[in-house]
This record gives sequence, C-alpha cells and structure tokens, in this order.
Amino acid sequence: MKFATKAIHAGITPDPATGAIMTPIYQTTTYVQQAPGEHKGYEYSRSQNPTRDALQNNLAALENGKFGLAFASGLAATDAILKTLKPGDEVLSTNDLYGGTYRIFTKLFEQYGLKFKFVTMTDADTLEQHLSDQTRLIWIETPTNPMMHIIDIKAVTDLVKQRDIKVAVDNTFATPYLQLPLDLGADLVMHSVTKYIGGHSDVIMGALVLNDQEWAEDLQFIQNASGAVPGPQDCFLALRGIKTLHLRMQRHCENAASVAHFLKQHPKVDKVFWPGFEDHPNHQVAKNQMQDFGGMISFTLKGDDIEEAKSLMTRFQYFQLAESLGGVESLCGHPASMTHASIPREERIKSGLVDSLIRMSVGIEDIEDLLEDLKQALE
Ligand code: P1T
Repeated sequence: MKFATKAIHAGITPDPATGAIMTPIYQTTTYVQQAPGEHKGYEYSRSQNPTRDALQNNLAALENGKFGLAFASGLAATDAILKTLKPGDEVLSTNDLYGGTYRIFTKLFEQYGLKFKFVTMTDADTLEQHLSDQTRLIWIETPTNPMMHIIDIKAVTDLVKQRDIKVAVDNTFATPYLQLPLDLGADLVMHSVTKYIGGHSDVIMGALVLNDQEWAEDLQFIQNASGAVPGPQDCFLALRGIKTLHLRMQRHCENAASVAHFLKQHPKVDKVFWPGFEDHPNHQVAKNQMQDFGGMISFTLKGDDIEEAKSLMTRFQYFQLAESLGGVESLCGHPASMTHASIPREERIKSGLVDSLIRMSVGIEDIEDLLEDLKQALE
C-alpha cells in the first residue's frame, strides 16, 4: 500500500456494529465482561481503547513499523522511552533539539541516574569518540529544532550496528511522509503528533513506532503502568488529521521553499536555515533521506538585532506569534524566549541559536498572501 492510501485506510475498518466509515469515538472508561476475565479484548481504557488502537495501527503502518503506541503528548512518549533505561545508562543526543526534550533529559531523568551528552551529529564519523560502554541510546532529532541541521540517520545507525546501543529518531519535523527512520536502520521513531500529524493545532499527543517486540512490550507496559494515554476524542482527531497528511505536507514544503527563497534575497535578512538550499551544509543528506525539505525555516536579521526581530514578529498578519508548529496556519516564534528558553543561553549559542533567531512554521495558505505578509512586515 502506498503512503496516501495508508494514510486513509491502514489500520482502519468500518465499524462492525453499524458500518460507520469513520472510526467511532469509544468514549468509555470500561467494558462489560461476560464473566470475570472473560471479555472482548478490552477491559479498561487506560490499557486498551478501540479508537486508540485504530490510530496506533495507522501510525505503525505510516512509519513502516510493527508496533505503534500513542501517548498524551510528545514529551509523555519521550518519558516512556527514558523509563526503559537504567541508572548509569548514557544517552547521546543531538546538541540542537526541542527545549522541552532537553528539559526532560536534564531536569528530570538526570536525577534518576541517567546521563546525557549533547553532541554535534552532523558528521557521524565524529560520533564514535563520544560512545562509551554505558551508551545505550542515541537520540536524533532531524531536522533539528530550530537550527534545521540534518543528521544522517543511516550513517549513525551503521556506526552502532554491532553494539548494544539503540537509535531513536524524533521524526516530528519531517513526518513519515518525508522521512522513514526505521527503513534507514533506526530502532524507534518518536513523534509529537501535536504537530504535522495532527495538523490542525487542536490536539496535544505523542507517539512511538518500532519493530522490536521486546522493547515494544516494555513500552506498552509503561504506557499502561504510568498511564499517560490520549483520550479517544483526541485519537479520532489525529486519525482525521492523518487522512490529509500527504496533501498538507506537499503544500507545506512548496510554501516553505518559496518563503525560504524570498527571505534569502531580502536585504534585511542575514542567514536563512532551510535544508533545501544547495549551500546548506547537510543539503545532500537531506536530499538522500527526505522526500522534500519540510515546512520549517529559521532566520536571523542583519546585525543580530534582537529588538528588531521581536518587533518584526508582531507585524505579521498571517504568521501568528505562537509556540508549536505543523498546523495548517503559519506561525512564527522566538526560540530563545519561547520554545527553547529552558536551554541555558551558553548552550543555545553553542548550537547556533542566537537571540535574534526567528522560527517559521510555514502553513498551507495561499503563497502570494504569505509572501506579501513577509514583505510588508520586513519593510
Ligand atoms: O508538545 P509535545 O507534543 O509534548 O511534543 C514535544 C516535542 C517533541 N519534539 C519536537 C521536535 C517538538 O518540536 C516538540 C514540541 N515543540 C514545540 C511545542 C515547539 O514549538 O517547538
């Protein structure tokens, strides 16, 4: 089954009771048993729910994986992965990543004895020097949030193939429409479903997809034991969003390419970070492992003028100033004070995240209106 067909059909069957073509929202906490322990596979909705099952199967199919798990948020999904590690285990992570992921690593799980090292992964050959006997997990975010670095997933997985080290990829920016980490050798894919997969800025949710049965069973145990599960209504909204994921992503990519090229030639703009440019340092890797370059762009202004950057963000008509990304509407944000404020400034600067950096989530509006908006705000 090809991607667009999977988005609409995979894991979804018409409701056996009524034939309803849309997966029903099983808004129930519990299920009646015929006798103690005798039931239809559903006991309690923290453990199983049919609407969530449909979504989990659909997500697994989209990522070419066997097991899908949905969580109450992207960070709840990350939390579950970290709970499969033991004190003393070490995680090597990209040094540019979503601020909330950095926060759960350093502020929560360091105190339970996990160790985190943040390293540049754009050159996989230099990664080897950071590996130790304690390294158990490599955490890749690609494209990175917000600097749009691209990590070569296959090169990293090849490097650790013979070792007891798993590779997890946060595929939030790319989505399975553009990039399939499991096919490139990764062990697990993580999503903030909140973003492109949901696609309509109305659901907070996370997901994991993987092939390894033992790890999947551990994660299913944690999903139930810790209980950070999404409700059935949100699962329905995510399923509905996914049905147009391929169409939305095509327009996000097209619009972002136009916005990136417009910004690059504008006299007030200094640097534009978008992997579609031939002079982006990881352009070739992006071309190899992604179908297109995605809908996210970051840029700085000449003179690294933070006041002008802040003022600019209030002058847009369509690029609304807000956290998050991946919805149909265009957003802009200021990572240093918003999404990445929990990363210490010295760390941010080291990975290139300067104070004047502006991040854009380019939506699927008419491109002429978006370019007009950028023009009027920059002038
Ligand atoms: O917000 P939540 O669903 O918990 O997902 C966290 C998360 C994980 N990974 C990446 C790459 C993300 O971008 C996020 C959330 N990011 C934002 C809210 C943001 O504006 O960048």
